[in-house]
Amino acid sequence: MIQSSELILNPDGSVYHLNLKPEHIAHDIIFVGDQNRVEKITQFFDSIEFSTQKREFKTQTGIFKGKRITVMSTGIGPDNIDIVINELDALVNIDLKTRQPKENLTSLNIIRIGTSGSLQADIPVDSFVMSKFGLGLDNMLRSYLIDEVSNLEMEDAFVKHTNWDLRKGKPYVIACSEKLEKIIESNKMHKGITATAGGFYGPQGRVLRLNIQDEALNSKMDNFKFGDNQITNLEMETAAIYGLSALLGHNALSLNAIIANRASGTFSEDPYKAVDELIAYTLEKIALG
Ligand code: R1P
Repeated sequence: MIQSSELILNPDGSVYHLNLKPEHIAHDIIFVGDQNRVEKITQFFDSIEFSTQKREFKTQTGIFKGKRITVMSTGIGPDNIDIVINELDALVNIDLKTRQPKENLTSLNIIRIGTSGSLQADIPVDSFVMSKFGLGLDNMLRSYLIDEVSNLEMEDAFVKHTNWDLRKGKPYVIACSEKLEKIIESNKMHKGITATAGGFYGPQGRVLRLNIQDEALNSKMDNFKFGDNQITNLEMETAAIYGLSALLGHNALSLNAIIANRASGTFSEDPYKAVDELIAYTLEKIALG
């Protein structure tokens, strides 16, 4: 039995941070970072059956073209992803009454629709990136036993290429779900490795008033190659989503609208437009899939 200090439930039986009960979520789930992006998606739904919000975690479940979909905001960062995916998994794979893991496990389909900065000059603002791999620079996943799901070869190649200081923890690499990749597949998307940082400024190489440990890191990431893959973009959730999903048996895919180009120093003139286009495209694919 999982103790109540380890799996915390609210007085109404919902999971602690997400405020959700098992019946509130669909098997197809869209993650966004920004809570205001939830309704930008559900405005296209035929109906909404459930809404709730606690802190930055806003959830709505409804029907889009016959498909039941949950849209949820994760807030910013891999630490939030630890909360969101563990609590979602508990909703489907732990009996909340007996507090025992279920024998028959459920796999959720999780698709992130995010915003991100490109590291490559030829991946311009307002384009889309599908993450074949998540490269975690953040350490969150290292609290778990990850050898079965991580790509050790690519991790070691990255550490060597960037002369990574292991005092920052070892980067980890996790692949996307091939099943979801096939469903979402688009020629319009750039594909590659998405680096996930544990912060927005120093951890992504932004210098305001503090010196950073490796000023050359972004340019070293920019020219890292592993087989056909290069690092396309930098954000704050993808690798953590891929890692926890792979460990718990869920399918995950991350799509990002590029709103900044770190190589050219440019920012989209209309970032909402690219996000709206990515939302429309993804919803249609999920409905068909
Ligand atoms: C930083 O501004 C946030 O924006 C990006 C980053 O991953 C981070 O969460 O994604 P979202 O727009 O999905 O939140």
